[in-house]
Amino acid sequence: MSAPVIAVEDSEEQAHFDALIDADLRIEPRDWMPEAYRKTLIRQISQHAHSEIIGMQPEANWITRAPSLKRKAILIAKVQDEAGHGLYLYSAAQTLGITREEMTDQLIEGRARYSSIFNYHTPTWADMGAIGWLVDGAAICNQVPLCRASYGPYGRAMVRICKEESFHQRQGFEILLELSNGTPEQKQMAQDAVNRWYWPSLMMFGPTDDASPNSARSMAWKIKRFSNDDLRQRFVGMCVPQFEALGLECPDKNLRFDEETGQWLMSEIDWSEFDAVLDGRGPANTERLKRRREAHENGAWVREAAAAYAAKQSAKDRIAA
Ligand code: FAQ
Repeated sequence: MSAPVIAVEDSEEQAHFDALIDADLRIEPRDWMPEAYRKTLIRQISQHAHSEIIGMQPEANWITRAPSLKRKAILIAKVQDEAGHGLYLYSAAQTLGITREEMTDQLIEGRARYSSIFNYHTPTWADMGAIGWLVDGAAICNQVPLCRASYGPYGRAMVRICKEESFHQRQGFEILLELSNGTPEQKQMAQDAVNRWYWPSLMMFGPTDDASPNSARSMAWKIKRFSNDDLRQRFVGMCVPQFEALGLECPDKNLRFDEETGQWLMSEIDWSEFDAVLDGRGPANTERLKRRREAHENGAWVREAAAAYAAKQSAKDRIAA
């Protein structure tokens, strides 16, 4: 006889949850939420956190080789920011009932996704410019709407992250601008890096809307506010005048604005490349995970020391109490 009572409670809880979403109010950790909503958030937020952490690697590769002290200091600050973003996001995910250890295990055991974009190499200094301009630019386009995500801790983490991403994007733009106004070789290096990163940055927005299984539900729950294709369109529109300001060419020679539909018409994205990267067969997938595993193993003593210190402190507190 108890089943119908639970069902009534659940439906009341569901109605309350739906009302909060309809009114554009926030869901907080203490609130009841449908299990599927919780799981979707854990999936997206943990993938996002992993992306920030793995995303430190392509740029960290250039810290020791930055062309000046100023550039080195900026790059160190940026890579540290990405670590901070990962930590805010892991903390937001933890409010949903998953532990940091579980998420870390999922990543280092290869069971979790992280953004496709971080599986590409950074062979020249200009790649630092292209990552800042295009990758952080795409991240901002995707993440500004996430500041209004219906789940409170995620939306609030995104506000701070977006502020930092905009500094990242500007420093990337400025690296490219300097190279583009430099020697012909420097300008070519900038163009080559942009050619390498342009298409992968468009893939960051995820599959096309008709191939995106999660979008409809995430949008109904107001986690995502815009579809993958809409955000990709917005990003391309942002890049066009910036290509001009940089004096660089867009690698998509077919790109044009269609006045009738108000859409950017672009060449077909090579989705087989995206699928391969998601399947672990991108240029740098293996080394990214290997490096992450090594870092985790090398950090074991820090975690052990922190746990021992915490145990000592709580023993002291117990004695004092
Ligand atoms: N890479 O149904 P959808 C950054 C997966 S942070 C890998 O459309 P959804 C800062 C997707 O997970 C960059 N996997 O999925 C930085 C799903 O798989 P699943 C990270 C991808 O969630 C800069 C499947 O495909 N940003 O750049 C990708 O509705 C510089 C079907 O896709 C975020 O995570 C991809 N590109 O939409 C750091 C933002 N795209 O889980 C360092 C938050 C899709 O069903 C240096 N996340 N997949 O097995 C989001 O906005 C969304 O999760 C999307 C995907 C838009 C990424």
